[in-house]
Amino acid sequence: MRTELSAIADMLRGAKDIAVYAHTNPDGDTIACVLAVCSALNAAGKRAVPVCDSPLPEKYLFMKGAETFMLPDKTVHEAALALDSSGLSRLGGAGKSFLSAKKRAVIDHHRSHETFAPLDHTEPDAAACAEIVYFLLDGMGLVGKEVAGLLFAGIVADTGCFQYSSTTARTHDVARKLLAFDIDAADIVYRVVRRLTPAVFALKNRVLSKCRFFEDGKIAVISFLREDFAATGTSPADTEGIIASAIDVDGVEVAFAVSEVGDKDYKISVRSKENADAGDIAAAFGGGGHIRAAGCRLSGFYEDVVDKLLKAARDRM
Ligand SMILES: [Mn+2]
Repeated sequence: MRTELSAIADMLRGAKDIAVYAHTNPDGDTIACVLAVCSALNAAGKRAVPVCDSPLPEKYLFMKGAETFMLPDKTVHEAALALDSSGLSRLGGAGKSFLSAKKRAVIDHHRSHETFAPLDHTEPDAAACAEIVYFLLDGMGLVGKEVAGLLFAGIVADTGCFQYSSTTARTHDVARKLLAFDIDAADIVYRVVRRLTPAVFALKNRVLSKCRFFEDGKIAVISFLREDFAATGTSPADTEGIIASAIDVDGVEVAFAVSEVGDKDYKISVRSKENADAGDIAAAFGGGGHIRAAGCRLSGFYEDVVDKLLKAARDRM
């Protein structure tokens, strides 16, 4: 089902009190989209509140309005808009709050999207949800410097600064229009993709030095075990992006990051080059994602988990 963005704009124009939802364990794209929409609507004289069921990663606290995020509560809002969310379960503990609003809409860009609102606009070819939100807010005449900076941050976050194959001519075109608002693009890129804390630097060094290669160097496995988090004072939330250093190695076709998030409970990130489909490998374990980047969850003993991943990769290369 596909709703035109103009119908969602009409819903927003017709409401005074709007809750805007980020997905659980929020990433840069969802946070940026929610803050951009709230900033735009508040500037237009409405009351818009950003809602998320989980804390924001420290690196995104620089985004304008990040401190205004609210946990879901029992307040019934006139309208609700979920952004970058592929299904109701992605809202986590905020799902109930979202459903309590009479008018509901969702904007998303995931291929695996399952509709969960009467108004649903999904563009699987958009590199970031922020790329779509630009057209929503531009259509409403609500893009200013603050909104532009936020949307640019969302696009940079979801494309790894225009590096991923999801990046299109339209992505660059939207970025060009955002740059015209005189935003500090270099500072945003630094904060979203380059900056790291000394603790994360230590984690990265430790984990990469133990990277294992299989199948003549075609498969790389990096592991974030509890002892690695303990030794460096980090957590599973700090693993983002480190896998890029493994998939970038010459000869590596598939890279896995195995992150110990609980007792015999592992969160897996998968990256691939053109000879394999990361989404396909993750789907073998009930996960999903994009063709070059995907994820899934596995439980069991660490070595068994790695064996299962290696077999799935070998079968699909
Ligand atoms: Mn996204």
